[in-house]
Amino acid sequence: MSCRLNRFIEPILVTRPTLPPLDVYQDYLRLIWQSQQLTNFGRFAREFEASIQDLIGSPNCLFVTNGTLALQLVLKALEVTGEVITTPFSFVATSSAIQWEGATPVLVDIDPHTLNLDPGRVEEAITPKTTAIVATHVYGNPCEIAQLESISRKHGLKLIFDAAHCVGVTHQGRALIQNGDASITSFHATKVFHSVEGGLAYFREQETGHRLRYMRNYGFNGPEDFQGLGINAKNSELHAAMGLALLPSLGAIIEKRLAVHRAYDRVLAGHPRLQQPRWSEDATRNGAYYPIILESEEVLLGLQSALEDKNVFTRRYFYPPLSRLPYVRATKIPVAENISRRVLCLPIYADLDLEAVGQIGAFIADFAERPEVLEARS
Ligand code: T4K
Repeated sequence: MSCRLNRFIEPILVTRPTLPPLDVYQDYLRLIWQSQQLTNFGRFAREFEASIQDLIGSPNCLFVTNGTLALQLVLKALEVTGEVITTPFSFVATSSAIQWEGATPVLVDIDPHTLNLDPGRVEEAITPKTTAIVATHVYGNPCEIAQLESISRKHGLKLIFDAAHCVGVTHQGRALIQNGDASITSFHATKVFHSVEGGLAYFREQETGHRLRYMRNYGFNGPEDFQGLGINAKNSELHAAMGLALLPSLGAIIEKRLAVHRAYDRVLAGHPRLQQPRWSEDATRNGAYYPIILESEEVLLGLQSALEDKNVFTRRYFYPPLSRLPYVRATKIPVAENISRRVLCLPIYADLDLEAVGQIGAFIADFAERPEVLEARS
C-alpha cells in the first residue's frame, strides 16, 4: 500500500539555523553600539573564544572568520607543502584549502561503511613529496583516528582533521576536535552551532598556536611587531555575540536534533533498501546530518524529486566527489564515486516538527518499495 504524504504548505529545507532569542542578541548589540568596538579582538570575540576553549576543554583553539580560513591557516602554520593526502568525499573547502595554500591534494578513496578516508589505502599513496594528511570526520562521524595517527607518525607527516561537522561531538570522552596536529571546525549558519559565519582552529603544539595567532592578524605580533606572513582571519564582535547568545542552547539544540534523528531512525533504520554510514561506537553524536544511501542514483533522483513535489528539500552532500574538481589530479576512487552518487541528506534541524519527520520517513520507506522503483533497479 502506498503511503500518502500531503504537500507541506511551508517548504521543509534541508536545514535551518537556530537563532537565539532576539532580545538576547539585542542586549549584545546594545553593548556593541555603546562601546563602538566592532572588531579587532574586542570584548565579545575574546569572551566567545574563551567560552569555546572551555567547551572544548583546551586553551589551544582560536576563533576565526570561517572554517575554510581555519583550514588554510593551519596548513600554513604547519608549513604543509608538496602533496597532501585527503578525502574525495567532503565539502569542496577541504580540497580547495589545500590547493589554495599551494599544495597538491592527492585523493585517496573512502571506506564504504564509514564514508571517511580509508586508512588502509593511505600508505600506498605516500610519496617523497607527501607532507600531510587532511581527513574529514564526515557528518560528525570520527575517522579512524588511531590508525591515521600511527601512519602519520611512521612517515613523519602532519595530521589535520577537518571537523567542520563536529561541534559538540566527543570521542573517547573528549572533544573530537582535540585530535591531530591541528583540527578545524565551522560555525557557519548551516551548522549545528553557529556564529553566522565563523570557524575554529585547534592546534596541538604551542609553536603552531603562536603562528596561528599572528597569522590570523595580518602577521602582527603586537601593534609594531611584524612576526611573519599573515592574513585577516579575525572575526567581528557581531559574529562573536551571535556565538555567545547561542552557546547556552548548544546542549538543547543537539538534543532536539537527536530527537529528529531518532524519529527518522524509527522508520528508516534497518530498512532493507536503504543503507546508512556505520557510526563510530567511541563517539557521541550531534545530529548534524541525516544521510541515507539509496540503491542507485536513479532511485535517489526519483526520491529527491518526489520529495520536492511535497515541498521537502534534500541535499546531495557530497556530490560530485572532489575528484571532479578541475584543479585536482584525476584519481581512481571507485568507492567515493559510487557512494556520492547514492547518498542523500534529509532535512534535519532543531525546530523541525517531529510529526513531519515521521511522515517524511514513512514516505521514503514506502518510496523505496514502490514497483516502479523496484523495476528501475532490475
Ligand atoms: N569542511 C567541511 C567538511 C565543510 O562541510 C565545510 C562547510 C567547510 C569545511 C568550510 O566551512 P565554512 O568555511 O563554511 O565555515 C553549506 C555551508 O555554506 C558550508 O558551511 C557547509 N560546509 C556546506 C556543507 O554546506 P550550502 O551550499 O548547503 O548552503 P545553502 O545556502 O544552500 O543552505 C542550505 C539550506 O539552509 C538552504 O535550504 C537554506 C538554509 N539556510 C541557509 C543559510 C545560509 C537558512 O535557512 N539560512 C541561512 O542563513 O553550503
